[in-house]
Amino acid sequence: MKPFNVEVNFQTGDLTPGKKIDRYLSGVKNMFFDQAAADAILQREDPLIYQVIYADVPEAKGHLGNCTTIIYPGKVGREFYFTKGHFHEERGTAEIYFCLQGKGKLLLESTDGEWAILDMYPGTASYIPPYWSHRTINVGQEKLIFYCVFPADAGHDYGTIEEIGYPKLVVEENGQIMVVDNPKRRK
Ligand code: PAN
Ligand code: ZN
Repeated sequence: MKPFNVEVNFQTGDLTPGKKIDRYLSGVKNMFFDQAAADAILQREDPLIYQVIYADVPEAKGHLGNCTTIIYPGKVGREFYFTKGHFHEERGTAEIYFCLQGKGKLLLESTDGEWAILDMYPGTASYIPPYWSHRTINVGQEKLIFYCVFPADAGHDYGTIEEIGYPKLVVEENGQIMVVDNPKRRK
């Protein structure tokens, strides 16, 4: 394999050349707390919640997967748009998120059940240690754009988060960004 560049556009989040995945509400609906609010939106439209654009790297040991993520601004009920969130299949692998644009929160939970939340704004490089699941939330009015680097063979386990959820929700209350308990948390 030969060295190569990709070009990252800090304003749009485009990564070229890259492979784009679109996540629409219909595909991530079950992750949101307020299912009635999600259904009401889906009656009218199926909004794009986020996109991931991957550099073409083999999913093999020794390589570094990298991509941009663009989360659109918006809410389902009181809950801000977010990424599905996952553990790495290979639990002992870390990741770095470098924020390029917008205002976000990074919600994490470890396999020990400890949780944490970090602010994301242009210039933050968030370190996600091994054994911590991670979800990103756009709490701003603009797109939230960040660049991710991870061991290319880490893998994604979405099922655990789909099943138990996160202990916290990030919602808007009286115009304020609030981190509140998730009443639907299962564990
Ligand atoms: C990121 C995420 C990306 C989208 O590249 O995959 O932000 O989030 P979900 O994968 O939870 O939909 C990453 O953490 N890779 O490991
Ligand atoms: Zn990850």
